[in-house]
Amino acid sequence: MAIVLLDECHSGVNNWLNLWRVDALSENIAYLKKLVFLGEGAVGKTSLVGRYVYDSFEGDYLATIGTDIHVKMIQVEDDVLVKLVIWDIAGQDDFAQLRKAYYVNSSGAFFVFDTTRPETIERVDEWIDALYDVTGEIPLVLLENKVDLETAISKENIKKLVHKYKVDLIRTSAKEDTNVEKAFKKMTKEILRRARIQRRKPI
Ligand SMILES: Nc1nc2c(ncn2[C@@H]2O[C@H](COP(=O)(O)OP(=O)(O)O)[C@@H](O)[C@H]2O)c(=O)[nH]1
Ligand SMILES: [Mg+2]
Repeated sequence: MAIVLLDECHSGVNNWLNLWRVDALSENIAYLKKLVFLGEGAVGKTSLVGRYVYDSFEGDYLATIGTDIHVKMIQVEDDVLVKLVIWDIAGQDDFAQLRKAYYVNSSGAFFVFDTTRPETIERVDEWIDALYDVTGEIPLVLLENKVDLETAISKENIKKLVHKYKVDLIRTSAKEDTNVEKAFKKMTKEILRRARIQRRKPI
């Protein structure tokens, strides 16, 4: 018999589910965790999600309208299953208002930038401040995407970012499937680690 642990922050319907014992996942403990993707338009957010969830890559650029939500189960430890609910939101300014609502209840976030376009790290502070305003400090991983192409951002600038936010940086290519799975694994492990620390804190 397994127990499904749901974040207290998910909907009221889920709260009462907390009390239920669920047989479906024999022996495994499952968590439900929401992840959000941050970053400017066309950096590869939708492609990274597509690569991870569906193992596919679409060469054409189709701007995300509003938000798309995807679900994937991930097993990061022998007996721990995590259901990731991945929110992919439009990066364009028109959607800035919507974004704050989209951060609510997130357990972790990826900030994606495009290694061929230095301007995609210019507003990183704005993105991260807006996120932390809503969520507080949550696990954050920087994804330097499109590493199959030639980089136009100096190593120094990237180092500064990593240092400033004390986060991991993973160099990805959604196109060539480089480090995509690794990024999600790392994020999920960090979320679980922090969740366990939180649970041990005295009330
Ligand atoms: N070469 C290359 N192109 C990519 C990669 N990831 C995304 N793209 C392309 O970049 C464009 C924007 O990607 P998309 O995922 O829609 O970006 P989003 O706006 O951040 O969601 C599309 O034409 C993708 O095919 C990558 O890793 N390498
Ligand atoms: Mg998109």
